[in-house]
Amino acid sequence: MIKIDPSEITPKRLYLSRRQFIGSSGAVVAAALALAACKGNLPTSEAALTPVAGITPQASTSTDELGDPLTSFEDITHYNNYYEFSTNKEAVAKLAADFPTSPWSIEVSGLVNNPRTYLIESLQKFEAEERIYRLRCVEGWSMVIPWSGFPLHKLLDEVQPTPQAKYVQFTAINDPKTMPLQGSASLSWPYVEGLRLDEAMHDLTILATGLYGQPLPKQDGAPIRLVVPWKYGFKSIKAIVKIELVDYQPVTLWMQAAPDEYGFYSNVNPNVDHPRWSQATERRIGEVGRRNTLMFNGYEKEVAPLYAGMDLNKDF
Ligand SMILES: Nc1nc2c(c(=O)[nH]1)N[C@H]1C(S)=C(S)[C@@H](COP(=O)(O)O)O[C@H]1N2
Ligand SMILES: [Mo]
Repeated sequence: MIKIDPSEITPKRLYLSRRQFIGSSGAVVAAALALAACKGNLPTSEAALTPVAGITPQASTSTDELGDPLTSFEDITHYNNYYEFSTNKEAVAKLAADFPTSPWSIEVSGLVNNPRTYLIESLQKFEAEERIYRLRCVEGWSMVIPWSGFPLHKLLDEVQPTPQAKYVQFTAINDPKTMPLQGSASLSWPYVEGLRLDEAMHDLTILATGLYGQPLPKQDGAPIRLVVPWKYGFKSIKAIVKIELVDYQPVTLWMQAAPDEYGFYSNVNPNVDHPRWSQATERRIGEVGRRNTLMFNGYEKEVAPLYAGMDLNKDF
């Protein structure tokens, strides 16, 4: 496993437990903001932190490590890809509002010494960390999101993959009664994703349970989703119910739907175009114009060693 110095990724990190997040009373929030103001730490753009319906978004910093501003809480929670609910990004928040996320458990099984089923509450023992990551959708737009969560390797260390385990397969919930588009025949539900074991063990790979200091909104994948910041957004599967260690390369929902367009690896790569559009540039939500897409979404230093010797044009 490659160990990353956290300061390389997130300029200033806060280690907040879920209890601290949930326990934040208005007074504490106000005090924290006042403190931030004293330090000249308030977000540069007011719009970046507009409260939504009584929710006060909180993050330890207003930019990512490259100096680019966080995407607003409003945009992160109202411009979503979540095909179980809708293909209309602006419609997802409302359609997901009544999606039941409790009780929830995750089965971790397959080629492991200690298979376990975790109640979502029991994952609080893996202390939540803030991770500010760029999210680059394969469609050519991007955001900067302050997640909270924990590295997947902590969970995998607990279940202990056997030497035969080579890949990790993730399965999202199958709930056609509350997820309107799961009834449609065009995609093979449930949503399935996969990583090679070393990618899954990389310290940048997290299971997210919150964003902007709030429990994860339903439209963003509550109660728990994967975040793999150097890969196109579709790899970051939402609403996970099963994590299996396997000895084969998983067949993902998007590989089944369009194998020529969505490869297993799907690392962000400005030099490998999608068959139907260029991947050289992207639209950062909240900005005018386009910016250049970065190799591995700007995480090249951290993750390039995972792909040494691979032909990234072929093994996309
Ligand atoms: N279960 C599930 N997970 C999913 C998706 C989905 O449709 N269903 N869409 C993916 C895509 S294409 C992207 S870009 C990101 C979007 O995450 P966000 O809406 O929180 O920004 O979620 C990914 N995870
Ligand atoms: Mo996406």
